[in-house]
Amino acid sequence: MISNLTKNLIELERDKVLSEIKERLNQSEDPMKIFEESKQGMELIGERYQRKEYFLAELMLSGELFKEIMELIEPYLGEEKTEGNNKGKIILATIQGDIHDLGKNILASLLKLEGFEVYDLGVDVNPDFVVEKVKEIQPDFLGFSSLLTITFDPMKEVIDKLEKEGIRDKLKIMVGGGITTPLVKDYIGADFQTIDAMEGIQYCLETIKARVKIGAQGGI
Ligand code: B12
Repeated sequence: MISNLTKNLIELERDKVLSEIKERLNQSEDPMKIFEESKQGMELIGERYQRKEYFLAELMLSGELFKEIMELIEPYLGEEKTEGNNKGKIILATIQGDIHDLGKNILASLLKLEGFEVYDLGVDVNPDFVVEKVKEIQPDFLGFSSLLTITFDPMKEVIDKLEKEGIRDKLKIMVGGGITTPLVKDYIGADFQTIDAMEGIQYCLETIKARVKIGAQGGI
C-alpha cells in the first residue's frame, strides 16, 4: 500500500505533492512520516527508471522536487541542540563519480540537530582529499553516502589509505545510501551500514555514549 503522497510523487505531480505536505505540516503531523513517504516515492521512481519507464529527465525532476520537499520539512524537524555542538565530529562525503546528495544532506541536517559537528565535503570527492581532511579534522566518524556501485572501490581506497597511515582505528566509518548493503560495508572495510539516516544517528550516539562510559571507568 502506498500513500497518496507517495503516489503523487511517483507521478511527479509537483503542485499536489507540495500542497499536501504544507497541509499536513500545518496539521502538526510528524515531519519524519512525511519524509519516509517521500523517500519511498524516490525508491519507486528509481525502480521505474530501472524498468526504463522513466528516463534521466524524470530522475532530475524527482531530485528537484525532493529538494523542495526537504525545504518544507526541515524547519519542522526541531531545534538544534544548543549545549555546545560537542557530541562529536563527523565528516560526510559522497565519493568520486557520484553526485547524489539528497540523502547525505538530510543526514547532515539531522546530525546537526542532534548536536554533532558536521564537516560536509560535498559530492564527487577525491579519495585523497578525504584522507587529508581526516588527518586535519581528526573526526570521531567518517560517513560515506553512496548511491552508485562505482563508488565502492574509491571508498575502499580511502579506508585502505587510512589503515596505511595508522589512523583507521581512531574513527568509526559508516556507509549509507539506498544501494548499500552489509556486503558493501564488509567489502570497503567500514564499521556500520544503513539505508536509514535515523539508524546512523543512533549508531553515532551509542558509540559516543559507550566511549564516555569506558572513559569514566578509566579505560581511555
Ligand atoms: C534522485 C536520483 C538522481 C538525481 C540525484 C539528485 C541529487 N541531487 O542527489 C540525479 C538525476 C542527478 C541522478 C543521476 C544519476 N543516477 Co540516480 N537516482 C536518483 C534516485 C531516484 C533517488 C535517490 C535519492 O535521492 N533518494 C532519496 C534519499 C533520501 O535516499 P538515500 O540517498 O538512500 O538516503 C537515505 C538513507 O540511505 C540514508 N543515507 C544516505 N547516505 C547516508 C550516509 C550515511 C553515513 C548514513 C548513516 C546514512 C545515509 O539517509 C537517507 C535518509 O534515510 C535513485 C533511486 C534509489 N533507489 O535510490 C536513483 C539511482 C541512485 N540513480 C541511478 C543512476 C544509474 C543514475 C545515473 C548514472 C543515471 C544516468 N544515466 O546518468 C546518474 C548518475 C550521476 C552521478 N554521476 O552521480 C541508479 C544507481 C544504480 C547503481 N546501482 O549504481 C539508481 C539506484 C536508480 C536505479 N534504480 O537504477 N539520480
